[in-house]
Amino acid sequence: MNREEFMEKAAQYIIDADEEGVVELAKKYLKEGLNPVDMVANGLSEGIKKLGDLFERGEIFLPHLIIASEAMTAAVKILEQAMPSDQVGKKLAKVVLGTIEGDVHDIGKGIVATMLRVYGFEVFDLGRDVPIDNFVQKAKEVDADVIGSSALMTTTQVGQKKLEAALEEEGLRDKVKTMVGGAAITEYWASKIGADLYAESASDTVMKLKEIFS
Ligand code: B12
Repeated sequence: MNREEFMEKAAQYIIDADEEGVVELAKKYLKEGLNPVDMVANGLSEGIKKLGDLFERGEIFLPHLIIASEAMTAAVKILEQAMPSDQVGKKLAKVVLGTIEGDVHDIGKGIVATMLRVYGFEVFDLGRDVPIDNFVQKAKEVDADVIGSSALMTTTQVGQKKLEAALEEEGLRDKVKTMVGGAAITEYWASKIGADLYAESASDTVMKLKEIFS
């Protein structure tokens, strides 16, 4: 199987919500010595994006999406094991990361965390549905350089605005860079709420933070 065929198959297994199939495929892919980041970004992610469109059009329903998400998470786990381990020595920066309160979407945020670790950042992943105060407290505790928040829904993105206000209130706003992302987020939203950075993907996140911290 060549790279393109692997990518297509990976996307299709996600669309079919076939966990066993996609996990086997990921293992086979790694045996071929191919790039795990490529499969996450261009195979699995394409599949889940297509499912998002089908969900939006009412062609599939939530249970299908839940099972597909589990398949995606399982395959990402396999691929992550083959990603280069954290760079030893000094980390480029400390990043506190989480999905904003009220929002349980964490696949994309998880990929961002993995990619940042691979590229030498120290990541404190708070998980999903994270209360604003937890971001603030963790940033204080670890003396964070960056706080990244993910929001996938128009109903939860407002949490990122609250986070900006909370950091201001705690006198932390000038000490950290704030970074926002997730499917609901745009460059416009980032500048509207006063966030420092927006990134549309995990690789874009790495690129933008490397520009600042390398
Ligand atoms: C998978 C999925 C789910 C899964 C989530 C599983 C999980 N563990 O994450 C499940 C089935 C649980 C789910 C539930 C729901 N979902 Co849903 N879901 C999706 C779906 C199809 C894909 C999201 C995804 O994982 N994408 C793949 C990843 C790789 O992409 P990503 O998240 O965008 O992340 C990338 C970038 O955005 C960026 N990034 C992400 N985070 C961050 C953070 C930072 C700091 C930075 C810099 C960058 C960055 O990098 C990532 C990697 O490249 C989207 C559709 C879509 N178009 O996004 C709907 C979608 C987000 N869901 C939606 C809805 C409505 C729901 C539910 C309310 C459904 C319901 N009726 O109950 C619930 C929400 C429950 C809750 N309170 O959160 C809507 C939101 C609509 C809106 N505009 O508000 C969407 C858009 C679908 C739709 N079109 O209707 N969902």
